[in-house]
Amino acid sequence: MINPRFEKQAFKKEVKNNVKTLFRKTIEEATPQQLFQAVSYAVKEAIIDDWIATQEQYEKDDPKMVYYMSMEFLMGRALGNNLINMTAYKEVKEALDELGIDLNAIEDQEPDPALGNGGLGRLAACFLDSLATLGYAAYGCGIRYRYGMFKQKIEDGYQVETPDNWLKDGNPFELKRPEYAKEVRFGGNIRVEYDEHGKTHFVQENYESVLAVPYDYPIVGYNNHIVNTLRIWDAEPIVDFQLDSFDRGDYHKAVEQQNLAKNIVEVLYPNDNHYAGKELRLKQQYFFVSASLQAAIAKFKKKHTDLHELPEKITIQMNDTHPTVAVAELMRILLDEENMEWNDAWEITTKTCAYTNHTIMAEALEKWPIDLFSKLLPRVYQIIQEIDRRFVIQVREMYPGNEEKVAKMQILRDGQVKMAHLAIVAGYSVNGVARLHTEILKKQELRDFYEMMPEKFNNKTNGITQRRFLMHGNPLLADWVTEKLGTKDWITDLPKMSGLKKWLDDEEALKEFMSIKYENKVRLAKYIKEHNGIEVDPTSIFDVQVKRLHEYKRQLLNILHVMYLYNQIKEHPEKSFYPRTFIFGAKASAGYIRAKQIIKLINSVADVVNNDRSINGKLKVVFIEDYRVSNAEWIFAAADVSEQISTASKEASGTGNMKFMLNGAATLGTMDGANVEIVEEVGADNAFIFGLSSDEVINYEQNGGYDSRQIYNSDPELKRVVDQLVDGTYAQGDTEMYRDLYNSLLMPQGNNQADVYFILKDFRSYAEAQEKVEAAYRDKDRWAKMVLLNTASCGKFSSDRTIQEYVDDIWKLDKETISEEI
Ligand code: DL6
Repeated sequence: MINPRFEKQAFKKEVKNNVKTLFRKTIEEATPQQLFQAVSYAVKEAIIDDWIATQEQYEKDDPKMVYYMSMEFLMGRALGNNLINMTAYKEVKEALDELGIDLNAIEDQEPDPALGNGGLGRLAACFLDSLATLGYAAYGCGIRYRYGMFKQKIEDGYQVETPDNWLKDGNPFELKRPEYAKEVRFGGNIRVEYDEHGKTHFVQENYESVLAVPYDYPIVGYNNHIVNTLRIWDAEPIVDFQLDSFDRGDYHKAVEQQNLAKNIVEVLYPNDNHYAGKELRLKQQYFFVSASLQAAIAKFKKKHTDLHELPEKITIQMNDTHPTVAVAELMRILLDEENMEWNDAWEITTKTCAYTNHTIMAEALEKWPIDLFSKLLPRVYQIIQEIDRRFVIQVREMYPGNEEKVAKMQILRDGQVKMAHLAIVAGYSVNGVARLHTEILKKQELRDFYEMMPEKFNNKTNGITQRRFLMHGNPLLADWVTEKLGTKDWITDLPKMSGLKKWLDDEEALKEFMSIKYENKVRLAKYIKEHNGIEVDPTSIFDVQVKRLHEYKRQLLNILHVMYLYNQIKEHPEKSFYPRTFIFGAKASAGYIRAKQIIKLINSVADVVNNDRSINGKLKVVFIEDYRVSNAEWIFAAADVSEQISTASKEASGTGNMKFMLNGAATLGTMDGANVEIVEEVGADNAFIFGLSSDEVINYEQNGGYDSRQIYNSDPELKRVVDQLVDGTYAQGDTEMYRDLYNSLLMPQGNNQADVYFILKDFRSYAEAQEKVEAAYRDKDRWAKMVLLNTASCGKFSSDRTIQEYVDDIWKLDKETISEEI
């Protein structure tokens, strides 16, 4: 049944009225941005009704809720997604057509909310979508950064970062909720007081504080009238900056508070899988965690008097270690504000908090210097000291005389607060994000903890939402799937995709499937022409690697292989070579020099290859600027080959791999992260696997690395490619531009620290896998079957499945339904 608000005449009237009241204009006079706002407000009207109904229902039923705490929510644009989930996309498109407004153009006016770096933030966004769709009460808790992930410009082949002022035109979907503001305190000192019963009280004095003010975003479930909330916190000064404060001698304080508030939420740290250890980052963490917990406890107390029941009504999922301070902050609230005893508070906390690990990269592990931590959060630090003291007693009881264990597992050690240890000690669940990753955690990185508390460890393989990444990103394929399955059930039940297998031998169906892929390639080719000025051939193989730029993800392996192919084509013009378009998209952290060199290298190779007429356009290289959620949707839809080539054991899961699979691309990858499970679902014959296994990589690492020079010296073609980094081929004669990349690959004498990501080691096996890709693509029937089988086998990788597993094994939430009548 269509929501009456989306009934054509009513919706058109609402849009016209919005244009009038918001901008004093007519539809014809309004700018595209104003039209976007007017349409979005009209959609929000409809959402609000469901939002109110959902929250009323939750009030009534009092279900157990998850608070998903995350420094990052990489939401992507809301308008189209909300329309899809309200099942009103087509109706609204038609209504707008009648007004002469193109919905796609309007959608393009929406800033792409990028409050996240990459996989971890986008996973959080997919999870919110699934939670609402499955009918579970949930709050996303995060920060309303004024500037999200930087916008990337490519100038002369180099990445240039520009600020993402995503709020400059306002945000129609958000709702400021000043009535729920909370104070958050930093620094100062702790005074101990005793009351008349001799009970100790800890009082924070001489602190600075800010006001955390929430902004709520609706999270619309698919076709179920459920609307959950993403609550992101802004900071405001507590003391208003008024001139008369100068007279009262408060001027200095007012300035400080103003600055503190402004700085805390100013910008998202653009680091992915890398810990920078900045004080401001810790402030951000405590800021949103404290505000969210205060709000959660206040909400709980509206209905309950006994805080011992907290774990029955609330669960807190800590998205990586970033919000781990939640453990100590919850203890602080229970001890200092609710006057509970330690044991009671600890029991509640350890039944409420759970932790997800998203990486084994050593440089991503958060370890705060005790000095910095204890100054900024003096009371929280005291509590961590006590947690640590008690934990050490436990370890000693279990492993008498084994001080090595204590040293390895302690929370406070070597002058540092080890956040992962805190999360594991206090969490009731610890999970990895793909089976292989969880096994590596258990056997290697977190082995001591696993041995001591095996019951806490579990795996939750990541997933993605098919609503955004198929319905919205690839409507042609979505419609085809519905037609072929004869049902829309797959939208909320992705394993239904397996029904497509019955079309594997149907020539006509395969043709249709491939012609949809072709249409999507044409769409992307147009985008590339508009944005890069490069002409690409949609009949060529679209071979795509889009993800953050990180050495372990090995974009360098990919581009070295492109250089190798280019040499081959030049040297053997007689050999047949199926035309390929290598497409890259990646942001590098602003301070990650080597990653930025790799971007420059990709662009330099693109310049040389794309402008070499002698190769007849057989090879094209494209670096798509500013890779983000909105262009990602088009890229996944257009890909033939999905490059998932991380060094085995390094990629915790990956989620891009799943988005490609859903959209009918074949995986070219290592046995890493969730690739392992993808191959398991689709079959090894329908993917292209190469390279060292994770065991082999770990084995080399534990035995001091490998000798990359040996490979370099024994493989002349590869040697030539590596030498081209320093012979000026791709640097207009400059031999130094890529010297650092060259050095990173080759072992200086007597040192095994070169090529730590095994690029040269895996090169040949990668090149062979690429040859197999080409052979498979030439066989049109085989290829069509293979990629259709990928789409048909992606059922496991819906975030709906992941969330259901979190609910069943960890959170134990109650399922909610909202009646149709609103
Ligand atoms: O779990 C989501 C995502 C995984 O798919 C990626 O494999 C993993 O690299 C990423 N991890 C991080 C860790 N970040 N920090 N800090 O982003 O998580």
